[in-house]
Amino acid sequence: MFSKASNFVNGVDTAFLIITGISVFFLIVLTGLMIYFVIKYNKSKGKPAVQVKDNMILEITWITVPMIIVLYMFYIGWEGYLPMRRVPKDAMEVSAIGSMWKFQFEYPGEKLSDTLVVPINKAVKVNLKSKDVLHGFSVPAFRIKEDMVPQKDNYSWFTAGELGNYDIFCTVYCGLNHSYMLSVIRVVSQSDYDKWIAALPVKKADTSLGLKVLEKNGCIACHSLDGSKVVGPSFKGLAGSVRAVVTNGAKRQINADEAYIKNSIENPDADVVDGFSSGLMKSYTKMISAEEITQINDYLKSLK
Ligand SMILES: [Cu+2]
Repeated sequence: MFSKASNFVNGVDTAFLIITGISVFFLIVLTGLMIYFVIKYNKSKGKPAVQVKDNMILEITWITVPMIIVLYMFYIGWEGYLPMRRVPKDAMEVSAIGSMWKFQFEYPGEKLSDTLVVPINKAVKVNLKSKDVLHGFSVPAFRIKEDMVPQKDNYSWFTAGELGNYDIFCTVYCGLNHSYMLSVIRVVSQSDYDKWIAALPVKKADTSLGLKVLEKNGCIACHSLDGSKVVGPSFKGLAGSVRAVVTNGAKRQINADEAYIKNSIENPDADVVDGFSSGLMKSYTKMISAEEITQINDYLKSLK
């Protein structure tokens, strides 16, 4: 009846359905009774309603019955939630790192990935971390959602039961490009996973000065490092490429050399990449020094 995407679907959907069912039941019964009484005791019919007072049986009933229903709703919610905080001992571990505005996944052996690839039918513990502000780790198809809190370790876990791709959303408003903070869980077979993880390169901690300048000035809020299109064109593959730009209203090709990058920082509207809007970026002449522009250029060349 329920999707087998993860081991939590059953518990969450059961609670959801039962609570919705109870609510709909009372909506219909109460509304129906209300309409019935409005008609039955309509003043024009001259039939006065009887006042009920000190009726012990009635009072006990309307205290205990709703209490049992409410406690039952709590119980099924609790039953669905508790397993989410109890990670099996044999779970494999991956760290999810949230930052403005992307997810990264760190696998054992210092391997980094932009997507979360997991084997089917295997418990996966996801250690949730944030580099900057509050982010959310939400996988609707798996019925999991946890906060990623800076300076605090949090976690989530799941066992995926069906092959496929599932969306990951950041569910905490974390700044300008929060809505671009997306990723994907790819559920694959154990053998595909083994191949994938073996081919995943070991990360090199990126300590380049150019990246620090870009982060300090908020550039990567609008220019992604991984090729995804945000407000402005991505930095990936930019250095040395040939760009179609619009200069003074006319399209032309331009070589993205150091001079072009410097000019784009200082006069953003001079050569706007075709397909993007002008007037969105201010000049960074006062914020970024000539030395820093060189550092940015060095960094961009390393972004292949
Ligand atoms: Cu976020």
